[in-house]
Amino acid sequence: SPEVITLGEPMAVLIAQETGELKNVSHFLRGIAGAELNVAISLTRLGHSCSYITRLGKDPFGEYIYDYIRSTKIDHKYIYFDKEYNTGLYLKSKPLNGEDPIIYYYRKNSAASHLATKDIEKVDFKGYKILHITGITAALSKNCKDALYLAIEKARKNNLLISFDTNIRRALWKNEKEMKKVLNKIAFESDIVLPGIGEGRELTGKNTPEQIADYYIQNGSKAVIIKIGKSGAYYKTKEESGQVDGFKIENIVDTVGAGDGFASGLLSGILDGKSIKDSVKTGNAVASIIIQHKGDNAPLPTKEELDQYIFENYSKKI
Ligand code: KDG
Repeated sequence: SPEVITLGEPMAVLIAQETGELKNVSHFLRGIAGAELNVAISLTRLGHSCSYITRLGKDPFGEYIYDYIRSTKIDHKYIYFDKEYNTGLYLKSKPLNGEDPIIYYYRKNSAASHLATKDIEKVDFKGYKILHITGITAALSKNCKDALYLAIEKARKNNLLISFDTNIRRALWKNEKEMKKVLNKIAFESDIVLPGIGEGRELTGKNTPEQIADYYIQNGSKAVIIKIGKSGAYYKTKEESGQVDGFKIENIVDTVGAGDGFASGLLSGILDGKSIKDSVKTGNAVASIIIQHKGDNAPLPTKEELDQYIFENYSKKI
């Protein structure tokens, strides 16, 4: 088996080439998106093996994503075409200097939102080391949420490490209470929980990274890693805790995808047997590369490029 398995919704993204309101933009660049797919792309680029479970529409965007995945080393045997529905799409604005872009989704009732437990039943989890999941999948539909729960259950039975990026996407949740309940339940069952500091505060009602981490650890999570933007990330397990500085960046172009870059770097470090601290540093490095470019997942480094980048840039602390 490959080392990592992940599931979620892939989308095509149309990235505005002009600033201003999306309704006024006439030029877009097409790209590939989807949090878990971004992680899979990055991990394979870093030399790891990864399977991706999803459903795609049999439409031009679905075929585009499928062809792209087949051009990578991602294992695609669990990608199913669903002829009844379209592939998700979203529009992303071109922000002015380092602001977050505006995002507009066309994904309701997408093929991936019809992913179901029967798709997960077909998957043999034996031999994988890590299941990586995000809170986006839990928000897509009832059947996606059930598929996610089944993946967690099968991962547990097969002794996989479960890595969970909370990834709050407010536009996808009907209400705040349900969102908190579901995301925290998944977090408690996960070995590694990866919230951003704002997400951690919102989900736990606590304030500092340490308080947020303690909340999850007391409820069953093994390790909590909290992303704190420019300041890097804070990590805590039962045994140790600390903060790892972020990389200095001259020009932030697009922050979307930073969390996925972080997760892939972190998991790569763990798979390579690095300490948690060094794995967090590797996560920070990939995130810092992603935000200097406009795609959600480009240009991703190979392991050699990443090692070189860390070597050259880590001394330039903020
Ligand atoms: O993390 C990046 C993702 O947000 C982006 O690729 C799109 O999956 C996506 C989503 O649901 O927002």
